[in-house]
Amino acid sequence: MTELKAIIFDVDGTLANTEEAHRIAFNYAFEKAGLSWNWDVELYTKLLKVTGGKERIKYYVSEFLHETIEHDLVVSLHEAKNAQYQAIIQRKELPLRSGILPLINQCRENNMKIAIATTTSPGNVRNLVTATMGDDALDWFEVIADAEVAPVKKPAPDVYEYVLEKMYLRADECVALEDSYNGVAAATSIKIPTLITVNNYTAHDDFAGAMLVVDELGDENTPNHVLAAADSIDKNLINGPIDLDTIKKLHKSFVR
Ligand code: XBP
Ligand code: MG
Repeated sequence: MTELKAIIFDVDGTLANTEEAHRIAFNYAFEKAGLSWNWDVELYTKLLKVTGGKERIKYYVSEFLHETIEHDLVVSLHEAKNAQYQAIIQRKELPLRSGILPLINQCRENNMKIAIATTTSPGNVRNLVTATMGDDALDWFEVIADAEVAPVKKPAPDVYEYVLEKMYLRADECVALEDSYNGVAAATSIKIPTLITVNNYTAHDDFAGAMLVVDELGDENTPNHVLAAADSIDKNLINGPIDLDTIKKLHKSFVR
């Protein structure tokens, strides 16, 4: 039997609903640079098809404006966006999603390894983790893999490959927690069992291959609902918040 040894967390949309803060920060950077671009929620949902802020700006300019953009302008817009995004995060107004902190605490209490696999910039993930979990929290994670260590972004599996290599673990010894098509594609392409918590930006994504799709992990104030499950998963396993014990049971049914 393969034992579960680690949970690997995505960041944007999974730890917290951060994409709205990214969107507002992008628009701030555009305005500051004298550009008339404005990304509304509908457009940003389409732009999230492309991971990475710099890649997203280039995709917008080529696919929606049918123009080209100088690399230096992309870099300066992205820097201004990230500075603004981190200022928003540092206000500590953005909460973690339901069940995230209880799950992380249970992992720490039960010697379950935890890691991060994200396509976002190093400063963004570090600010989010310390603002939502406290100054020591960066040390809780065995590996924090971000856009700097894995520049080829999701849906490519590179960031997950990096995490597995650093932890000396096999894919089937882990569970990935993700929120999007790009995330599930990255993790499942190297056969990491993947649990999805959808959000407003990803609710209509294709989650084929996921172990389980829910709306929330849930907690005492937030109910959760199963949206889809792999054939081997007994949906009755979910009768309350998804905690470490539930994830161990899901993993056992999925990888056996
Ligand atoms: C989600 C993303 C990120 C952020 C922006 O990443 O696509 O690109 O929207 O980040 P994940 P940067 O869910 O894998 O964490 O602007 O720093 O690239
Ligand atoms: Mg995500």
